[in-house]
Amino acid sequence: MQVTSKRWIGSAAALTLIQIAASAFLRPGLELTAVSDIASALLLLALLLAFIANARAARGRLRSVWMLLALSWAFWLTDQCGWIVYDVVFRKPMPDMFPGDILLFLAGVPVLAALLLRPHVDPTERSVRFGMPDFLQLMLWWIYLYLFLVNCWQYVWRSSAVYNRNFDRLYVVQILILLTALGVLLYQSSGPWRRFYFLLFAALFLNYLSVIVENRAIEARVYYTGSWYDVAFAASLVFFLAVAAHARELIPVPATVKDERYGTWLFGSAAVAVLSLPAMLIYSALEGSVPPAIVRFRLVITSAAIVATTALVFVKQHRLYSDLKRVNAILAEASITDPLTGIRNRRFFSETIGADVAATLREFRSEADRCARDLVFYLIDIDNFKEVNDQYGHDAGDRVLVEVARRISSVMRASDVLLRWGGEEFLVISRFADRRQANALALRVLEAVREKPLAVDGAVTLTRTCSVGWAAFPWHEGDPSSMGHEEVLKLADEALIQAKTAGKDRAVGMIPY
Ligand code: GH3
Ligand code: MG
Ligand code: MG
Repeated sequence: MQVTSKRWIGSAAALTLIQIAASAFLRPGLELTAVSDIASALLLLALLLAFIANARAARGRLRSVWMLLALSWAFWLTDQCGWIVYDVVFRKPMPDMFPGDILLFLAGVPVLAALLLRPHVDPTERSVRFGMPDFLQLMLWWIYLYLFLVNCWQYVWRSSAVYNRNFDRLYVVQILILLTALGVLLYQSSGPWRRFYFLLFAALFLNYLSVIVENRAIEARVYYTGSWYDVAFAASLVFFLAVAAHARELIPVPATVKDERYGTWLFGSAAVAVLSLPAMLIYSALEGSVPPAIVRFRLVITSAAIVATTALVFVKQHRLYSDLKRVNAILAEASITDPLTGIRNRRFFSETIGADVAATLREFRSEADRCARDLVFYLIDIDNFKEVNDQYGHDAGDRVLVEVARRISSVMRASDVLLRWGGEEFLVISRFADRRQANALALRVLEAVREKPLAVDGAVTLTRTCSVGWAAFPWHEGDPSSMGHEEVLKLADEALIQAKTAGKDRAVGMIPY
């Protein structure tokens, strides 16, 4: 434990001791009330500062978790200040349906949000982006429930009986949800995270226990500010401080669970929350036993909640759509690319050759520039490539393939396309070419592959040659449609075989006589 943490806990314990001493030695009255209220407020302030300090030291989602928990203490502290104002400044009993009650409810909301963030899980960037609207929907819905069930009886149609009943019920439900959520996190995590969740569970449990006991005491009219019930509450706050100090060790611990499907369960719960709203709308309209003012209020806030959650659905839809577009573009590019060499593959050929052939035939029909209108196919095969694999291994062979592809593309024009035709065989499609000069590119390719040694492994190099067979489409310049591009490709393949049988490291071209 760090020195600063010790100091925090030390001062918190001192405040608690003051409170104990006050409870033991002072009679109920203004003095005791003031000491107890102010000691509680200072404790809450210490908690707020300790949690902010943790947030400042943490990164990423863990930082958000600490900030949310700190926000919860800010609500508690504000509520406590309200008590001080009534108890010490006004010296009046707390009014029924105290406006500050909402702060006690709101104090639970950031805790719920912090648990939904599940800091022990390492989600993907995408699941966070898609999870955020769901997360906001759930939070909105929870606050909406408070307005629907509790708040309206406080401001729209005052009924202290219904207000207190609904407040207590929702408060207990919130506690149960928080404890259940912590239980689930405890179950799913391990190591320091599990210890953290366990301590948080214990602290929350003790805290709520002290609140419930205090409420019972208030109902039984045995409570007064500064009584032993307040000491129990203060003790639970010291426990929280100890958790904050202990959890500092978590800050350098990375999330332990990888979760690709981070958003799935969040999405499910948010969907249920959104779907509940139309049901709430119908319920509000048909519920006959509540005053019309409450009915109107409920209809308005439910409609507003529908608008707000639907807006979040749109946000999510938009995010999903743009992500789909982005992923589709990546997949489309991948489907026409050879993963090893990064050049185009055979699928690209079958997708584009139709357009190339049509453009070439159009050129021939238009009788425009007679020189540069051919489509020339060059099939390039590395000579004795098997030896590379046999002598240096498959990885070395792969590196040679990548380098040969790079060298071929370095001698092509921008309008030519290089594709991996098969194993160690490449195809160059040269557009707007002139068959009378076609052999020049073939010679450039031979030269580029042969000229310098190829790096194989570290300092090891080897030299390799290749053979080229080429043919131009259309086969008959006078009758362009007489032969399809498939046959011309076959002729290029035959030319390649001729180049191999004639001794390799040479180019053979096919043109009709
Ligand atoms: P030739 O001069 O007659 O073309 O002889 P060759 O050894 O190059 O010819 P062959 O076509 O018989 O062998 C090609 C070899 O290329 C066989 C195969 O193991 C290898 N090969 C095919 N694809 C790959 C690949 O992606 N990586 C590696 N490393 N080798 C490959
Ligand atoms: Mg070969
Ligand atoms: Mg081959």
